[in-house]
Amino acid sequence: MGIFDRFRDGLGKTRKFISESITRIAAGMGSFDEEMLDEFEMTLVSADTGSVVAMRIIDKVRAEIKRSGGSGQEFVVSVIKTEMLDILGPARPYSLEDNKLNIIILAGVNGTGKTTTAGKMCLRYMRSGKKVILAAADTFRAAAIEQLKHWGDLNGAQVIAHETGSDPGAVVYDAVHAAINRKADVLIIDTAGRLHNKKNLMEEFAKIERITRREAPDARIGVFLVVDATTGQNAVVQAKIFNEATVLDGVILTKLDSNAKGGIALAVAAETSIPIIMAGLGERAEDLVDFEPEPFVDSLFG
Ligand SMILES: Nc1nc2c(ncn2[C@@H]2O[C@H](COP(=O)(O)OP(=O)(O)OP(=O)(O)O)[C@@H](O)[C@H]2O)c(=O)[nH]1
Ligand SMILES: [Mg+2]
Repeated sequence: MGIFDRFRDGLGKTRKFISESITRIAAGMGSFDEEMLDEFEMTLVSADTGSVVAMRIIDKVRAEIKRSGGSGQEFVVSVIKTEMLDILGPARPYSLEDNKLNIIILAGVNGTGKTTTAGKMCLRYMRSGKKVILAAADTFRAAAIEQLKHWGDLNGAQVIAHETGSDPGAVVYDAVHAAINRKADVLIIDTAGRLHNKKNLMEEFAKIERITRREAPDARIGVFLVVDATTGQNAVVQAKIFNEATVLDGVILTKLDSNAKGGIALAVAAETSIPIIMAGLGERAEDLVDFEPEPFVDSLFG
């Protein structure tokens, strides 16, 4: 399946919501007036674009209607799409560097999809012929280690894990050296999202990153924040908080398939300068795609 179809399938709920709204709003005479624009602004806010983005889009539509005189549904949709693409900017896919250890550290609060994403990434890179090692640096919960081992078994990848409650820094130390010794192409580090409190979480994350950088000075290290698209504007807040604690190389937006809230991608893009690199469009190992603005925007409309 091509990237457009993946987005189309995954974003079905958001599309249904947005398209039905446009059709209903324009049903009367097929052209947009001020009242309809207000209503569509509400639709965008309901799809989680945030009010700033919704207002920016509608202001653009208003200006274009005034400038060109066009106000038909097709015209309005095309103005909206163009503005959305402008907000999202160009595609910024993450690709591995050859002949080098690529280390990916996954950060994020609990339940966003870090462990699942680690498993999905593992499959993606193994399928492209890379040697991948997973590191279970979430030692807080026993289930977390088992969950990562499960993904490792499924893909046939080695998982470096210690006992529950052990020092995540030690796991990372071992994993980095295993990756170097075994000449792995990719090391994916899964971290904890649930600790005693937020301060602990940030401190532990900083320690994991510090040890990784110290032990693998020649590796290319990417720090990615995994955010759950269904948590609404919290996703933006999390991106801002983590980006203060570390330098994020990208955001991975998960669960875009889950409800009609795909607009959060626009809010993240507009309110942080962190590139959205990948999207989670389901729970299966194959459901991780590069985030590509054009198919994303196209799939929001019918
Ligand atoms: N629908 C859907 N579900 C997803 C996606 N990604 C993850 N999930 C589900 O979200 C739930 C939480 O995923 P985990 O990978 O365990 O999240 P986590 O960030 O590791 O959570 P903690 O380890 O508790 O911090 C699981 O039930 C996953 O199957 C996605 O893209 N779409
Ligand atoms: Mg986890």
